[in-house]
Amino acid sequence: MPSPPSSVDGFVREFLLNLNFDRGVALSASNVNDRYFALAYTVRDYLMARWLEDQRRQKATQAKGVCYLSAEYLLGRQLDNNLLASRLTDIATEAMEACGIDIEDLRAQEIEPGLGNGGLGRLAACFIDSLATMSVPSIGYGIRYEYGIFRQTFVDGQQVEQPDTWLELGSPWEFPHPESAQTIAFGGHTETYDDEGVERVRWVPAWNVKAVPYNYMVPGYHNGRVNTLRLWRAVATNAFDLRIFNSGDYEEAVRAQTFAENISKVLYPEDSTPQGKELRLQQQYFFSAASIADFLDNMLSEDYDLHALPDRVIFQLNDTHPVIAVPELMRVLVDEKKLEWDAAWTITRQCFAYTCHTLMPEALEVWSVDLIERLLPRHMQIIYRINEEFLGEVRETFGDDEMRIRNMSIIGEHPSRSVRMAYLATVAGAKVNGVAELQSELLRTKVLPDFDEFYPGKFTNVTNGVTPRRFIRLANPSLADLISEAVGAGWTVDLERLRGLEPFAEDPEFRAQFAAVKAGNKRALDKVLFQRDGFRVDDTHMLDVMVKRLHEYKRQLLKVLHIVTEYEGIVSGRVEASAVQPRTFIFGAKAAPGYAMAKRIIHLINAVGSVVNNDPRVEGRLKVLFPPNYNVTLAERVIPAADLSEQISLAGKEASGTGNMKFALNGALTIGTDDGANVEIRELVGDDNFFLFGMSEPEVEALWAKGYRPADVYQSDETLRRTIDLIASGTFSDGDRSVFEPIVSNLLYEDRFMVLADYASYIAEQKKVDAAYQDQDAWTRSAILNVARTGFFSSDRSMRDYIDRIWHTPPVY
Ligand code: 26W
Repeated sequence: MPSPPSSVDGFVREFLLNLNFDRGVALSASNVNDRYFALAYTVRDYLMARWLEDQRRQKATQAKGVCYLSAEYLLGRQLDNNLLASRLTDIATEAMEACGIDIEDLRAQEIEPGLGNGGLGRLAACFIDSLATMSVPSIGYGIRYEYGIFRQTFVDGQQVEQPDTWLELGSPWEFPHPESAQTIAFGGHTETYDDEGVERVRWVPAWNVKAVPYNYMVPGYHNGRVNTLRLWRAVATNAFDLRIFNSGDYEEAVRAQTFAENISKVLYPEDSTPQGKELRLQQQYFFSAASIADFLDNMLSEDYDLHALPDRVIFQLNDTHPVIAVPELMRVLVDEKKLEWDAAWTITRQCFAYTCHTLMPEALEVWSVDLIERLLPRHMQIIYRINEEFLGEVRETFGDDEMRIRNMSIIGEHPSRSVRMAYLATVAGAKVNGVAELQSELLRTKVLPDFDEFYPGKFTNVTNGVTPRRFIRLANPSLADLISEAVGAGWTVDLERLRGLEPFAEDPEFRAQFAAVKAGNKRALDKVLFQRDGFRVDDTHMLDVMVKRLHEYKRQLLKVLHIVTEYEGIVSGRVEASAVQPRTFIFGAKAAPGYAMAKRIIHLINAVGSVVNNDPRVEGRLKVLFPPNYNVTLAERVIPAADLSEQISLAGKEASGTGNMKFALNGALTIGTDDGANVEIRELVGDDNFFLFGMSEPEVEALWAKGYRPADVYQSDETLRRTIDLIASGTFSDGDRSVFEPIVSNLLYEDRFMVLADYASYIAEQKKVDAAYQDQDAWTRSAILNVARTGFFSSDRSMRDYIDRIWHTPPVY
């Protein structure tokens, strides 16, 4: 392992050089942004030699590597991470001190690249961190959105979106390479031609854009490895000939340019509900095609035999967003490289694997045949042929079972002809995986059972994970130090070593230290939230946290019902305020801008907060805090301070969850349903250290089958009735009953996610939580056991699973 630069003086010198020669300012005249940039450049400089060497080696060794194709990377801030990876944290801190600079101010200057919506994007970021740390040959490909996930603000308690201008002041972490741009074509038509007696197809596109790569360093932790994340930016081609605009005048030409550059302008903020927008398909093809071309052009040696491509690369499809890469690789192999169709298909089927991140039918992407035909006419032909041959094979196996053929067809007919991207990915993928045991099982048996029967062994599970570097070492330094004192420092790259903490759970001294860490984290959170939002966090309160995208299936509403139930108990006089366990409820959640119900729920949370927080009868024992704009940076502050982690989705809906893992690893206890990775968390930590409630997935199914009538639940449960009536009465909306009426009537007459069905069980379990919290020492013991037993959820382990079972890409040291 390389050693870190040893001298603070040397670091100061480089910092000042960067400040002078790259920023063009003297220290005395520099502002915080100059200083942040100069520090970032200095860190970069230390990583540069390794990065160049690793790029050279990836090509020279021709070892098999992973191309991770993902439309989203929710990276979080880079400065701290890169300092940590390169062991420069202490030296940089001292060097800044020597210059009279508080490094904290520079950290705060960085705007995180929010190039993702939530779990899927953050998972991609954890994975590339692990791949670098494990020295696996790999590259992440994605899109350099000019605007990432919107900045959330609240106006009168309601969400208002602001553009995320993360590039406003530039980014010191990116390296644009316009000289390595790829040209990406769209539209037009296809024609056949005679190529020395062989009939071939030629695509004659109507317009094209340049894809300019922006490289980012992905440093491994303490191993001197630096991998690459390559994000594509759309730029108009010089000869931007857009026939659809078909005009010579200047204004039109500029408009055409804007049209091209729109492709990488903004991240779609829809999470789980694809809108089927043309621009989105353009984004998907844009980055998929650029990535494949980049790999084939730059990573293969001149004389490479494409038949051996599967020995060289696996393209991992992060959900269906990059699935258009499948027909693209076929097009390149058949039309451009002039391989036989069958040979190309054999290669392609070994070069892709597909991860499915959902169980929600509406989240499975489909694209209308008309749209694909218009935008990518050659790809549509290729998809037809893939489907034709696939259905031929299905017929051979299953006979002319037309029902089954229709069900399995890559092209669906209803309500209109469209391409089912998950099916295409399943047919093309060497493996298909879900992201937690339960979801993988449901994917195989309920969502794609015909495919499982047709392709035995293709379906597998790889349970998600999170990087312990960012989510323990950086986010929770005092816990990290405590762990290292107890079990040594090796846990950061071998998280199963946390097991060594188990005996410490029985040590009163250690428990006291652990509790002190938690209390310290609450005080640190108090400081952050006060500065950020004017909120106060009382460290004598239990901190009850629900942070994740706002979605009905995740059931933030159930959490609200619990809070209102507690509040109603106090204000109705049935419960003494002094008898209530003091709790602070923290929410963090963005709603997709077009998701009306989700936005209404945000409004309700804020409304309940402002009533509960200001009612003297509550005596300050219940507090609801909803800091706006939950992001990776805030997650790093909130999660280490939490006592209770809310993972309360309807069973069978949350594919995995990854926040659940971060909380457990930071010593929060979980209240959760038997859903996603909660199941595995509970198995590992044990029933005594997990608050389980609610129906299981089969029970959910059974209740639907029997007929679910939420209004009946309401009628038969007095506590629930009082709770809902209080919301319906206008108490949280200045007496205006209409504001939250849609929420109430939806709960009473539809309740797709069975909030009411699980309410009683949730409330009962929350009582157990309150009781358990009374015994602080026992609670801390459980919290320690949560940390000790969840080392499984390192993204290093996820990577090992992918490598062993799907990719077959061993580390190259
Ligand atoms: C707009 C189309 C669309 C469709 C699906 C956008 C985004 C999605 C994603 C699949 C949503 C997502 O982030 N899924 C989450 O993936 C995480 C990582 O595997 C899981 O932990 C979450 O349970 C899952 O909801």
